[in-house]
Amino acid sequence: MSAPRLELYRHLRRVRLLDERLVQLQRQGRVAFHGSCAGQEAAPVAAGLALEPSDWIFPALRESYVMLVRGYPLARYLAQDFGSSLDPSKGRQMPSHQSARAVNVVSWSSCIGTQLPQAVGMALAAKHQRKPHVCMVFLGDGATSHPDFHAALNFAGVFRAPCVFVCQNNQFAISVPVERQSANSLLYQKAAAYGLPGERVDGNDPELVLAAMRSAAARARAGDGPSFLECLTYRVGPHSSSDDPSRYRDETVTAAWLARDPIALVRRRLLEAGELDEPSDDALTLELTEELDEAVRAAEQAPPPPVSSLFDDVYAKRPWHLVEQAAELLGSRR
Ligand SMILES: Cc1ncc(C[n+]2csc(CCOP(=O)(O)OP(=O)(O)O)c2C)c(N)n1
Repeated sequence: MSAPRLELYRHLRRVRLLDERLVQLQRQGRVAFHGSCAGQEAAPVAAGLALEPSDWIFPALRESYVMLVRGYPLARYLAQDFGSSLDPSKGRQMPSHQSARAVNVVSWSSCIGTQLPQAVGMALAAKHQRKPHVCMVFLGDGATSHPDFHAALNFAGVFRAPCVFVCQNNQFAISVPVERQSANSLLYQKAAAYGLPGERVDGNDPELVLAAMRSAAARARAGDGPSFLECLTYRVGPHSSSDDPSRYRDETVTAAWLARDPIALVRRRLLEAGELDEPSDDALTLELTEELDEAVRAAEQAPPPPVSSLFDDVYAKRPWHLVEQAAELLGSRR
């Protein structure tokens, strides 16, 4: 167990350091927006370790860090937050909306829930084409109220799509607590209505999340259909960099969840098992911090995407009115 647990820990620490840095960068006005995943790192990291590289992942706001676990370069990842030219999406998405074809992670839309039917559609395509791909799609507790949630689960259940739904129940949809979101706040029970097995797992125990994801993915891959995993966790930070949670919730509850930190749990287990000691942990912090400093420098110093790129990727053949607009814009910039 020791090497996998250390690997898990390393990814968790890397994600946490990056997430904390992004909070700082946003506060410094260097990045426009950030949706933190503090305390919820287990799910994106476990997804990266549980799935095959050829499987497809549809993240929501807090899971795109899975790209890094899949080997996506850190500086390119950060370039999306800065909107600089290193970003393959050319600065067109809001920060915290990473995606990359290179690692089979699909672009997320801020419109809650839209990724759910998309993932089911891709899973059904894989099934029809007899490809072994599994699709894992993430959602928050709030997304269970969206019509797309019900359409996606119904289609997945009826057509037995090789799909794994992972609901990160962090107990808030911005200011709306889960008890006001749903008359049944045991969200995993919703799966039964669509003929899917549903399971709730402690979302703050990365090893339990990893095991549950592995068995759900194996089930989908074996042709046994979709499943629904609810990771019970807590959003210890604000909804996003534009939110102040102290205005709508009791922060003593937050303090109790902060004491159940998922990374501290894995660290404790490693220390107890003698698989980690303080000096090697300090060395890891230093190594990951240096890597992060360098990646921030590279991502931020890259120039912005060229203005001419605005007209790319819209049509296969550029229509006359865009030819005209491009000429006018580029002409006026000379
Ligand atoms: C269709 C839609 N409705 C409302 C919103 C506004 N909105 C943005 S984030 C959010 C809460 C999402 O909560 P949840 O699904 O629990 O995910 P979390 O952000 O907590 O991870 C809402 C309601 C939106 N973006 N899209």
